[in-house]
Amino acid sequence: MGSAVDAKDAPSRLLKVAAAQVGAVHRWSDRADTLNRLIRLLEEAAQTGALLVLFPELALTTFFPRYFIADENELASFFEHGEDVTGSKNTKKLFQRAHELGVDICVGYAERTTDGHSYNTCVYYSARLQRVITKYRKSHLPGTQEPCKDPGAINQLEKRYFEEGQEGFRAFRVPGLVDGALKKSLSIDGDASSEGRGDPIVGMLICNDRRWSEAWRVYGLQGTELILCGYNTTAWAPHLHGKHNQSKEQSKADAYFHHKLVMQSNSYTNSCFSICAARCGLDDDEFPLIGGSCIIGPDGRIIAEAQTEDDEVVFAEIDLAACRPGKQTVGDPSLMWRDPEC
Ligand code: CDV
Repeated sequence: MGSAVDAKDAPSRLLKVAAAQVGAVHRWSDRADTLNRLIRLLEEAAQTGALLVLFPELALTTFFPRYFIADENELASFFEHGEDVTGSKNTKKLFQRAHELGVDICVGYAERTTDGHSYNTCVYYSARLQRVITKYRKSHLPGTQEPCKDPGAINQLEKRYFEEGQEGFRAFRVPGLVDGALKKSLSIDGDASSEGRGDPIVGMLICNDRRWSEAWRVYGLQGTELILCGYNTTAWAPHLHGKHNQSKEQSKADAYFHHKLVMQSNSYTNSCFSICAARCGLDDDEFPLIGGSCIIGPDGRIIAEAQTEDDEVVFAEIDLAACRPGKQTVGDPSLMWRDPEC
């Protein structure tokens, strides 16, 4: 299959985006206070002109899977319940503000369905459409089902509290972000001349998913131009990593290194932009999480990066046209283009 548009002639498709990095959230933090912090970050991002803001994995609470929580009521308090996450008292103000500001958001939370299933989930909310366009449930759950026998261990009990998402990696188009984007109704389907000229093609990952290349590749094969990935990455968990002799400094340096390694290399090999947003800092004044929120280009280079391990907005203007050479001329176009559903 040939392409009517040379990669070098692909029209600019500019988009202002931001990662909203969130610093320490404690087990005792008030949910309303945490939500207000997210809203402040959203407002700051909107002031820079961002039309899309990514929040971290489990952005609304502390990273509770580090604890063995026997009390069902306490455990339930970390979850959003039911189908409509935008209507919960713990979240409503954030989605309302996103609508008022005209800014799309992707935000992670713990989901408990009406029939009692639990997932580590994120949603993409379109401010223009005033609704969630799509939901993603984390596929690669790290850690263990049972807590470590060592009472001093830092646990990672995601396999205890969540089920694996079974929906796979479904790319989606986002309307209203890029001026002049061609629409499906303008015969984008099967028309090579429309490649790289439609609404942005987006995919979502959650934390540990970013370490597994098949997740990226499935998105890459759907023509994904922008990956969104929120995370909570511990800087120190010797039992999890099996590195009991490592210093805290070395452990943290490794965590940063591997985080950037996978984000940069997979952005490059799929010729897509990526945004990643950390929950970071010293949760409960005790448990360190790395920062490193950043925006990466399709050449694998970091465009913008957090400077702190606290609440911070990382902003960039990106041009989705920069994805075309890697997808079209370096990559194999017959494999690389699939037009996902809107
Ligand atoms: N929340 C996570 O998925 N954390 C993992 C850690 C446990 C390795 C991560 O990939 O950062």
